[in-house]
Amino acid sequence: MEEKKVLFSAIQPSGILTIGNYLGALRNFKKLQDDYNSIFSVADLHTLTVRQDPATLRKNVYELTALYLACGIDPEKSVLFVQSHVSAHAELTWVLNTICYPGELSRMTQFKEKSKSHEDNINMGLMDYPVLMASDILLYQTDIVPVGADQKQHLELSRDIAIRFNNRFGETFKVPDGYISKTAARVMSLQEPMKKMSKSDANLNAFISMDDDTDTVIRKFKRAITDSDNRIIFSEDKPGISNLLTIYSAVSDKSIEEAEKEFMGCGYGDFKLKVGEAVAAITEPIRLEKNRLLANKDYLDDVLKAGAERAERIAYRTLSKVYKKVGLVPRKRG
Ligand code: ATP
Ligand code: LTN
Repeated sequence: MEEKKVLFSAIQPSGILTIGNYLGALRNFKKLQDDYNSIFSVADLHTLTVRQDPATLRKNVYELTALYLACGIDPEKSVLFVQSHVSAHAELTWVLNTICYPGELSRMTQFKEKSKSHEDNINMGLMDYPVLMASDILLYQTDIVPVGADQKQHLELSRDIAIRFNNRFGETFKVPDGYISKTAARVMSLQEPMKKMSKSDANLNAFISMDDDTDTVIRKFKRAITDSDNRIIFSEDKPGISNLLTIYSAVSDKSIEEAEKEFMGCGYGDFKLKVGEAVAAITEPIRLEKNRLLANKDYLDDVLKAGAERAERIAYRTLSKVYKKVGLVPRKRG
């Protein structure tokens, strides 16, 4: 039998996730986990690149772990672990740093954006973020990396780093491919539909959090920005309506055309209510299951312990290969 290919992805525990994270990333993880040897990580080291309250970060690691499970990641099938539990991630980052250049890192869109939004804390980690992300991916000899559209540039850099290392030191890393979902790869803000929906938005009405209850979800959709027209069609000059159609099409598994047909002649108020109800029908059971899981920390710790052990075995195989290739002398054991 042919060995399954390897899938790796990670999410930062930087707050309560939005339906953007869910539709752009998490939902696809569940769909893909049977077809691949899947490895999912809670990218806590990445989160340190912007200032965190330690107690909140600790809480968010459990929140995200429980959410992964509530969204259908099965720890028997897939590896689920916390990035900082496997020290090979930080170690490989050090080596890869020596073949990366400030010029290419400071050109990254996310670095530029986050430097603007965190002007008082433009630290080395923020710039090095994509090298740590490349290490995450390359340690597992990953074939595919499912992410939202905003991570495309980082993925391309990961590929470049793999190719550069292989050229310099000989074949070491698999060169990974990105997997960007065709639907909902970029869910937009409900208040400013030209902007990506982000969990760190100061306007709480701009995003639907996976923690919002049904009433809140419906209320936020009712307040979503539309336009002064009254047609429900997908079009570049109708960003608000197009975003709502995208979200509806993703949660209802219907095409955009089918959704347009369904809402033909419907008023904006009714349309927004239907989208809200369809979203809440998906998020409500996930929210309840996540909260149920969160009440059992011991279980979550056990899942993460087993995950780290499995991840570590694979990661260290790659790391020792790398150390050998660059000329580091292996430590004598026993
Ligand atoms: P922040 O907004 O705090 O900077 P983020 O949500 O962009 O963080 P992550 O939590 O690490 O960053 O993202 C996890 C996954 O969700 C990634 O695959 C990312 O591409 C995807 N994602 C994030 N926002 C959206 C969005 N608005 N639409 C679709 N996918 C998204
Ligand atoms: N930077 C990613 C999260 C992330 C990731 C990864 C995604 C960290 N390491 C490895 C895929 C593969 C983000 O979505 N903000």
